[in-house]
Amino acid sequence: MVNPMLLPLPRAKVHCARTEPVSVKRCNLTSTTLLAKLHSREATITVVGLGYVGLPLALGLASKGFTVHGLDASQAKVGLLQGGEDYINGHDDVLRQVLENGTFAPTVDQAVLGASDAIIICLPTPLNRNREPDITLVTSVTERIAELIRPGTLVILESTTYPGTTEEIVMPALLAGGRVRQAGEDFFLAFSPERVDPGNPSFHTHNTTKVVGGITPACTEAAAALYRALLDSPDLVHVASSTRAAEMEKLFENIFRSVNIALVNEMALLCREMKLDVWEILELAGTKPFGFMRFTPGPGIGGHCIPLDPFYLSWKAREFDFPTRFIELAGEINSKMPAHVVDLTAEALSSKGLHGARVLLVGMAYKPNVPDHRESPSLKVLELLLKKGARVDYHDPLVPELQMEGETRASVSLDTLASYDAVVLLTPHSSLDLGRLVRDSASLVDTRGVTRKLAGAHSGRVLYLGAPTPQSEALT
Ligand code: SAJ
Repeated sequence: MVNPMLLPLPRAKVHCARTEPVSVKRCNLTSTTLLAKLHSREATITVVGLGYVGLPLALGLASKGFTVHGLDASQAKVGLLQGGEDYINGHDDVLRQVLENGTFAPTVDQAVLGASDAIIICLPTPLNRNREPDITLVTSVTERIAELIRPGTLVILESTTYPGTTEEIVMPALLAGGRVRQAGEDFFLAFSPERVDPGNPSFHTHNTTKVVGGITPACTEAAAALYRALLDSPDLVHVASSTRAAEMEKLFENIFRSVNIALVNEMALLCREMKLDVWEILELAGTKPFGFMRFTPGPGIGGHCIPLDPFYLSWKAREFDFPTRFIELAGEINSKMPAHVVDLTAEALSSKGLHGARVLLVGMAYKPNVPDHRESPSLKVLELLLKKGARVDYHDPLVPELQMEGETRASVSLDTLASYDAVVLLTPHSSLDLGRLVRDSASLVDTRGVTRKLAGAHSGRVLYLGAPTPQSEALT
């Protein structure tokens, strides 16, 4: 079977800019040259930002044969990569291979932006203190690209952002540099949302579907060609009608998760009041063979996306006087879960109370099997318990230490588990011995419902989020 990647691309139906093309020939030549380089993987690509999105993407492109510059502002990160250390996924073998065959070069030198056929921006887009979009990292690197860009270059934004960013912010900034004049003619510009699910054992860079949307059809075609050369099959690339559609669909993906997580969190709170067990309810609902997708309650939501991305849309929607009530309500419910966990911990301590109590938190990462604790609700639980006067330690094999209120805290071993007045299970990494937690904890708060099948005789000492406290009776 011939590798579809080697089949000749359908002759690029090169489209020029929407306005009357100044020179269709030149436009055709630029686009055709770029498409040929992408198809043959002879293109030089710069990936800007070597984090959880950019580094796997850069290594994926390099392992397919592209010449890839990994551009990051951190000399420390560049140094680790040059030393063969993949600090995101630990794929040191892949990294060393592409370093050895010269297809990947990590650097802090922005000059590479002027020597690229394609530039992919994978920089963080956080919220500022007023919970408004902060795209300053994207705008500043775009201004630098504008000063250096070579005509004929494809620029792709992957950072999650509000609809309109690529067209209203990135494109004018590129044109302002004076080195390019018309998207779709002497440069190409597209948006393609990242779809990275840290810790997912099934989906990775080469087998995850990818959406692309360009300023013009020629821009879309160029971006699609790049990702078709990256992915296991060209069918994994899905084309949007515009950059704004691609920007919007990404936000919808994450709002879908945020809202459904908030729904199960609200169900958990209500089930507890009604003396029902939300974990049983979810298990029963999960028997429905169609029209149901399981989400699980927990101590809140963390990570770089779900807590932040939805508010990019609610901010933009204000321009249209459109209240995004689902987004706001989901944020409100999810953000109150850490405080609820503190209330459960107080209940588990019964008469002792939180002040002076010794509490052990298990799992500070924002979700299982990832070493990342950014925006983790576990941090909020820690902060709230400290404020209530509890003496708190944590155990997380994937988070050796963390900073809290200017203090460095280190993960403690489970050897002294029985000495704590209460243990709170927040993030159940697969490596954790849950049976030991149940057996050896004086009292255990399980916020993920993962010990229900093994609590057995110890169930009287385990308090589950979303379920009645052990000694209370079911609703009569
Ligand atoms: N969470 C729950 N209950 C659930 C699912 C998640 O409480 O049923 C919590 C998790 O514990 C975590 C948070 O929500 O704290 C976010 O979990 P997540 O897996 O949805 O978030 P990310 O940011 O690691 O990954 C997501 C991707 N996840 C999936 O599609 C499964 C996807 O939405 C994006 O590709 C990615 O964010 C991104 O970069 O936007």
